[in-house]
Amino acid sequence: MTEKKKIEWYHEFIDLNYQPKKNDLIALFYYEPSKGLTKEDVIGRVASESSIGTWTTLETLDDRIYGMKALSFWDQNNLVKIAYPLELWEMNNVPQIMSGVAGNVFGMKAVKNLRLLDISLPEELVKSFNGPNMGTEAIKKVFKLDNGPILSCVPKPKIGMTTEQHIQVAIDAWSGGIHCIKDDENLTSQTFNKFESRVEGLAKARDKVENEIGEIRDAYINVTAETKEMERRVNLIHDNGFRYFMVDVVTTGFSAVQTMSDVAKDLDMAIHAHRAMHATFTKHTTHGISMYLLAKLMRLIGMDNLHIGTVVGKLDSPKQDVLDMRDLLLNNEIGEIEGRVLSQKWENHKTTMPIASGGLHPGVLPELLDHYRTTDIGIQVGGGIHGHPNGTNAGAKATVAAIEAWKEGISLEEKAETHLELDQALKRWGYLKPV
Ligand code: CAP
Ligand code: MG
Repeated sequence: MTEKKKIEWYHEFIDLNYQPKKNDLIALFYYEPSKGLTKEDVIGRVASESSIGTWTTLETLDDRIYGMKALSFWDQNNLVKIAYPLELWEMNNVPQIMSGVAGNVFGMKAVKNLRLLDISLPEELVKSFNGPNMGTEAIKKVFKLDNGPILSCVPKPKIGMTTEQHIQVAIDAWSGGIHCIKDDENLTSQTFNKFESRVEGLAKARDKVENEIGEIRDAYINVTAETKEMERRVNLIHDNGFRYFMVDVVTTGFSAVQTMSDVAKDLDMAIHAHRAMHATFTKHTTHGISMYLLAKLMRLIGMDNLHIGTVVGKLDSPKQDVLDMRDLLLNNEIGEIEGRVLSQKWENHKTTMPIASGGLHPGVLPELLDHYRTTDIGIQVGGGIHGHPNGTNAGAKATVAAIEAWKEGISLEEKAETHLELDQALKRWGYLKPV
């Protein structure tokens, strides 16, 4: 009688005594087993399917390949850490990392819920990426300011305005004290506001405003499109004298974003990364991929600005998540916080400037800054400027005044005693936290 050969080998991907090596890549997952399966069944499967394994033992396996298997080595409270040997990964290739660590594992029948919280990247891998071209250095380098925040304003209604209307809004915002005008995530090149005419019109208007006020102004013009078209659009923006461009980094995808990062470096430009669509996989706390990890990958690839939330605004952004991302983007070394974030060294990659946006208006800005506790950030206001009773220019002035009040350490009411536009903004919205 022939002996029946073993089929499953998932448990071989668990070794709770394993000490990770310095150049291992480590992933931290939250997991819930499907009915009838044990924790070991799940953590073995996740390590297997994300590295060298599949559902059955293999006749093609040899000792060298077996040595490259990932190992689940720490398991507590439905959280598991998995170590992967460096050879499994290709340098400078985020799609490849994500196809492995965040690939088939999310679809496995054995896994009821799975959330990838963080990946700790070893030195060699980190160094193989660009990192940002400017990050917070842009405060001095582009805007010639001693400190931030950099203020931007997104024209609203978010789509529908003609190019002329859009440019007029830009002029009103820039001259009211806003550093950057920003396209909305779904404005690219529609019939009512074509990309080329917007870029050229904004460049002329910018030169005029700069001459009048003697301060530097820029724009986050949205190049989101097919990759080669994005490259063409970036070149046009560059030829029109802007230092920034904007990309919707989730909808365009990691490869396109990596290409744009190379383009930005070649042209000495900076990228404003809008994260529209991230909440499809970041919002649920038991399944998906954390915004924290997305933020890490974006700094790695080289995004100079990244939306990370406001705590006080209209979109979901829990305070702890926002502060963890602030630290991730602004520091050179991150310490582990057990079960939440892994340690990470940035190997001197530049910072990424955190952007707070979504439902902001003057009344909530001091609280926002109290949470962030740094001015190395970008603050972006849309409705909270264009909904001002006296229009965009007044809204911009009220926004600037609210930030001045915070810097001066005085209340908004006190500031409003000598500032008409701020007083009007407070009468309109007070301290409303929009939902
Ligand atoms: C802000 C915004 C941004 C969001 C993105 C908007 O407008 O332009 O897209 O802030 O948010 O359309 O909502 P308002 P996040 O100032 O009018 O709210 O950073 O959370 O991804
Ligand atoms: Mg928007």
